Amino acid sequence: MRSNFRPLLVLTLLLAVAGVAAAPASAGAACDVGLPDAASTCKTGLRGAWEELFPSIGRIQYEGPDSDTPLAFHYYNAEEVVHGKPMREWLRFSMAYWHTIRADGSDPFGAATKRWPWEQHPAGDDVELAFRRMRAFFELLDKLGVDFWCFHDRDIAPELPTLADTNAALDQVVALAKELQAASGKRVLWGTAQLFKHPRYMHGAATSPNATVFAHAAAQVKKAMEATKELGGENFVFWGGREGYQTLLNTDLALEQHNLARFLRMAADYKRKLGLPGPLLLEPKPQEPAKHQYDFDVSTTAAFLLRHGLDKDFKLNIECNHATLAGHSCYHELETAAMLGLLGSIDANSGDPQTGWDTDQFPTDIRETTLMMLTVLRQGGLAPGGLNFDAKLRRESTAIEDLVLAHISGMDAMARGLRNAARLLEDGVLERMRAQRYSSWRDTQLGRDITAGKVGLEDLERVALAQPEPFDSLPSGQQELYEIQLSRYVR
Ligand SMILES: [Mn+2]
Repeated sequence: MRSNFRPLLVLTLLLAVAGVAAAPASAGAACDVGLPDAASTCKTGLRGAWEELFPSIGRIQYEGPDSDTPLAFHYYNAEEVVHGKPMREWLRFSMAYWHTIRADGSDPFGAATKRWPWEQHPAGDDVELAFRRMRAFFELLDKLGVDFWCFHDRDIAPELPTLADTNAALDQVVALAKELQAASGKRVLWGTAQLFKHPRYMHGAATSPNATVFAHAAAQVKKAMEATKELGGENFVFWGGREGYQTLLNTDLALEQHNLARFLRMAADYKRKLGLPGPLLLEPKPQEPAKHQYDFDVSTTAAFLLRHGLDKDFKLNIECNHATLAGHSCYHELETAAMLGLLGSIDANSGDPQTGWDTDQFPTDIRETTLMMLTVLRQGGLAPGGLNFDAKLRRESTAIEDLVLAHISGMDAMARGLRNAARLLEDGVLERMRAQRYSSWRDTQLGRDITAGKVGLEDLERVALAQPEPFDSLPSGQQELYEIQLSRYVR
């Protein structure tokens, strides 16, 4: 640790003496930190100079739908007002640190395929490498015009032999991220604690059969919440990859779920003590890596929150690929969460219809993104939540440009969805048809009395005996007409 800390201290002292202007570095020299400008590949800025890691990529511009330039936005125009707000405010795009910077293309069958320039670091020093990754990440955020980012504690900083050393390394990386945020205006959408990768969590974290593991997970969440607060994070997420079971034969369901609720209660208490602003968010997923996960889907997770009195402190982060793994559509999960007042934020991704696991692909289906944005618009927006691209390149996509193209593809798909949903709502076709379908609840005394709880079974029996067969006047559900109306707006 000491050897990691000393260069940082020297750089910080230099900064204090010399201000942020550092000597320009020559080509090929070791570069340090800062945000890039357009001129050279070795940039100056906070705490010295840094090497531009995406030199072939300029700042991505909006060129409109007729442009044939792939490295441009065709639908996302950040400042354009759609449905009363600039697109950037509706969409609140966020880049995921783990997929963008850390995913190396490895899978259970094969080794890493990516050879990203930020990983080519001769020092091999964990914290120095973490710095280099963070600078690369901010360069990409800046060039893509993405306003927010999300991280796990263990993505941004290394896990060292002791928790104290790991915490100190996290502090150093958070300090750099805070400077890069101040220089760029980027913000943390949410932070989270990675409670699934280390082997200590093989039986679970908050649902571990071992109390010491539970304590370690609690300490990690405390520190990750502090890091999120330090970075001005707007939300904090829990995704319990190991919170579930592999076999019921060795599992005490009641104790594990009680402990999970206890864990979340402690986090809610500490959030208030810390003054962390945004809501805590649970992220449902039905299975993978556990055979069965306790946060199976929106309805299961909502019932858990209500049963344990946690519904005032927690909302949900809905991931579209998790929705489809649970046998739902993303639209179903978003509408269910919105109905319950629990829609906090969205992991905007998609799965593969022929693949049975979580593929975390960028969203590209415009019908799906239109429906997603329909829920978001009906709710009046997602803030303080946003649309986080919990999405990664395919193993075979190994060019640096692929990372940029992938985000352009996702941002344009969500922007098209926003434009479509706004026209759909403003024209009001679906809303009018649906209101007509339920008109008996609004326009008849019987409907109003039932809804208001003024009648019981005996009253309704009298009504039913006096009425003709209701089927004779029951209108069509018109699903085909609804689908035609929707498709008119999917462009
Ligand atoms: Mn996923």
